[in-house]
Amino acid sequence: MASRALTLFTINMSHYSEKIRWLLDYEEIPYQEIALTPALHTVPMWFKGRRAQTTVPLLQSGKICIQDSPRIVDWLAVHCSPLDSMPSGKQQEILAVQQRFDAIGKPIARYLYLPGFAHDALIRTLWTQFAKPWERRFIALAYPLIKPAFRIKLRINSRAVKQAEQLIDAEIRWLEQRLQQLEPGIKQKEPQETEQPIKGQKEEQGRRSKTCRYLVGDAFSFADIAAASILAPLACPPEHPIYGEEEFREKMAGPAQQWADSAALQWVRDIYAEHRGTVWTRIPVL
Ligand SMILES: N[C@@H](CCC(=O)N[C@@H](CS)C(=O)NCC(=O)O)C(=O)O
Repeated sequence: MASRALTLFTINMSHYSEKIRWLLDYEEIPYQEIALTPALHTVPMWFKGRRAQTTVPLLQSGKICIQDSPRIVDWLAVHCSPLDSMPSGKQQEILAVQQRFDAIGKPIARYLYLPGFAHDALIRTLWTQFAKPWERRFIALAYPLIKPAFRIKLRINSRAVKQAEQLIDAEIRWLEQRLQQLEPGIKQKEPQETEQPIKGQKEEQGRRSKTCRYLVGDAFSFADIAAASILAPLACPPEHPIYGEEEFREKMAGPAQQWADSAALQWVRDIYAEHRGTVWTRIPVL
């Protein structure tokens, strides 16, 4: 277990952040989340990350800062081992799934912001969900400048969005094929009320409940977290406090309707329903 308290820096809408938040929640690793306001996140992330990058998530443990979600996962696998969701022997396969879905994280953001930017009020509301009063005022004033800068940085233009759509589609098809090859999970016997849970039983039941299919091995693993969290803004699982909202689904994820009934996005919703638990059991620090 990491010897120092962990702080996770995120942006509320960030699916890469959701991946790490879910991993920490699942592994019951204590952490405090600091949800940064978009645009205002750049300076602290640049300085803390020391990689000439401004991205979230970033995990801090004492003076150590780890930026970039796969690097955070690697760090947790060393400093908080053993991770239940990363069984030894399966690690390489699990991390290969993470790599696949990480590659479409930015295309997904690009794909959602194109329609999303037609709804400035929604974007401003989302961006300032956890903002301090002065940050809210800053976003209100600077939004007309931030929006075009963001468009350029994330390449939100119709050509790049078209390419993004093809990449997303290819990955959704890959997931569908993978799911077709998999057996449904095995329904575990429910414990009787009088039965005392034995060590490891809770995890085992949680990892193999109902009839979900799992991407690596026959139990829930970080591979499922990695795929489901990155696809969540397209799948809009009701358990997620932002992606599950009606307004987000209509105004940002509207074009993703083309995949809404696919087995892949249905799988994401099943995995959320079965394994995510509450997002933000503790509201992030402002
Ligand atoms: N490779 C990075 C990508 C993270 C990423 O793109 N994060 C987005 C939010 S989903 C972000 O921070 N965007 C703002 C920025 O780049 O400054 C990771 O896996 O952590």
